[in-house]
Amino acid sequence: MDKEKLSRMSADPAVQAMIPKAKEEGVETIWDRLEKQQPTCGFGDLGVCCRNCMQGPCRIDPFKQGAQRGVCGADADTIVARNLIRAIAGGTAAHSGHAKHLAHILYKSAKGELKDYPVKDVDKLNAVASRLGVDLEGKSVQEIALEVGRLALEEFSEKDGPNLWAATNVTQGRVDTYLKLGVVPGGIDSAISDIMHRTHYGCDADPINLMLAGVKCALADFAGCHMGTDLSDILFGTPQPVVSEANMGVLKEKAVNIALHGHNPALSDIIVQVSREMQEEAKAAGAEKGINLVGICCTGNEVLMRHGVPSATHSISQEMAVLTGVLDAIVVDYQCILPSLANLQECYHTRLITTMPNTKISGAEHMEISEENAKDCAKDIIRAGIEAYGKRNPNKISIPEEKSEVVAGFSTEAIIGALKAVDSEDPLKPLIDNIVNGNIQGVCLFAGCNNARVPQDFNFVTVAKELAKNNVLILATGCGAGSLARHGLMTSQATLDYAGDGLKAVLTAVGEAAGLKGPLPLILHMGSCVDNSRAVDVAVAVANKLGVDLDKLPVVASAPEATAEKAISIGTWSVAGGLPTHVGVIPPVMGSALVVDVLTDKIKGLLGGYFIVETDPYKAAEKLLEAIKERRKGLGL
Ligand code: BF8
Ligand code: SF4
Repeated sequence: MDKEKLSRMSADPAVQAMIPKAKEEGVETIWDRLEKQQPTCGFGDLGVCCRNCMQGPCRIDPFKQGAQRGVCGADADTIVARNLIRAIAGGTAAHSGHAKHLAHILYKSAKGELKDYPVKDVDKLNAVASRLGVDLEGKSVQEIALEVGRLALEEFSEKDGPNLWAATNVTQGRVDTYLKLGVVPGGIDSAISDIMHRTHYGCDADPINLMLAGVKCALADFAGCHMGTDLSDILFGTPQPVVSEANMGVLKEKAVNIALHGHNPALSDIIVQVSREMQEEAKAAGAEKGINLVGICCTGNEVLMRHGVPSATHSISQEMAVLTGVLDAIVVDYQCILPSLANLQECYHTRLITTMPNTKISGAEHMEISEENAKDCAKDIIRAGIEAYGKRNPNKISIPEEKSEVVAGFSTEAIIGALKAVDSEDPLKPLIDNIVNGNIQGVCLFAGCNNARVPQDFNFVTVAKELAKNNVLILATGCGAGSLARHGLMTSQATLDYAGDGLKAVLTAVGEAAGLKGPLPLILHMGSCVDNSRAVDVAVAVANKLGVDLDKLPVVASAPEATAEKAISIGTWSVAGGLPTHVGVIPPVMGSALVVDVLTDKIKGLLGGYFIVETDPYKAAEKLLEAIKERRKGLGL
């Protein structure tokens, strides 16, 4: 296969090495299926197709020659806005479903029903409880956990006041703005069902009103993400810096390789715990290196952040990990799992194991986790991987060599901890001083997925390098973090190679003070997609210290290869948080000039943040730098 074609699919050399193998072995990949989908439907691309009732589907002619209204009379603006906010509701349901799952676990564990889920981080539990207004005086860990679990569960259904997780994790200025616009969410599930209601046949036909409901639901998504992070930290520990590796070179020929894929640490963390006791079992089955757990997607990020489990790959290249011929099992929970993984089992020995009642895949084997016996379930799952080890086809084995070192584990607490090494009394001071003196021009949070329509990783790496050169401090989460890790940008060496002088000086000073014997990595890995909430915590702390609102800070966000509905929800709450937010793929909204105008311009007057849609990564970097400059000017810097 010619090199140029390969580089249009992925910029990751390990993936480039696997694609021709797929061709040779007659295996269909995500890129083959993308090709078969061409040309995509123009109506769908523009967001002007409505299927919300059985008189449709209705389509609006973007060239204004044909129909301008659906059968019911809905116009392009209404249809585009309705489709957009249904995507936000989808993303919110996924993120908050993950949080709700953890809330149940914490609650049941505090009641003494789940022996395998003790509270691991009492400090975090106390911090979260205090933030929620729980009186800690004289209460045991179990009592506090019970109260936090109960409060978390109460945040889902209809409630009178504002959602606690949304309202207590932003600045007062944000809360005031949200109150003025009527977008403070109450119950998370209520915000989702309100969207399903108002987008039903014959309801809301005011595009602005629809979009405001979208903002409200996105803020419910923020609440769900933040709750997901908080409860994971309480149950499994708050991440601290950890050194590991990323890319398919982490797979080992002489080990039982088991990939943990999906999003929720509820199962994967337990698998990590019990795998330590099962090394001998794997060796007895002939795997002289024992069990080698690796991560894929955000579950991978969760176990990387807390245990240093290496990441094999992310997002659109998940099939490639199977093509190595040495992946013995893929254990999935939910979200972002390609159903095509099941088809690969026809050609490879890899067992695809689903574990959650809401995510079964035809062709996969289902081993549902019972939280009452989580460790036993985890052992059975690992045993399935050990069994598969003996069934490898030696002719199909080919592991790409590529792997990069990655320093991960930068929770808010870890970042503050590192800054404390510079100023123990006032840890935010060194960060703020360096923003003021211009060593750090601004901060960018990279988030979101890879997208098969974009050469994998190219946008992430290009925008990140451009920003780093211009002294922008970079944080990353989700598959974006995975992408930047696989390309070696989460190392001290990357700081030396790519950071502008000011940024290099700061990362070096903090890294050395924190005892790292070198600079902090060029890009700080903050975790999975729900952990975008960690980045908000840092920004809120800085804003509060400066006495300004979030929409005044030189902080921007970028999802240069966004795919999932979850990315749309996060992008929307990032904008609602006041951040200029770049998207590197064209979202399906272009069929409404009004919706586009609101998202990229008018919304700025309401919330301070706005979307920057730019598919060229070099231009995107320029636009993000421009936005940072504008913010600095606003602060008189
Ligand atoms: O929640 S970045 S492809 S794995 S949606 Fe999915 Fe996108 Fe990856 Fe993480 Ni986030
Ligand atoms: Fe068509 Fe209206 Fe039905 Fe949508 S809701 S499919 S626009 S008739």
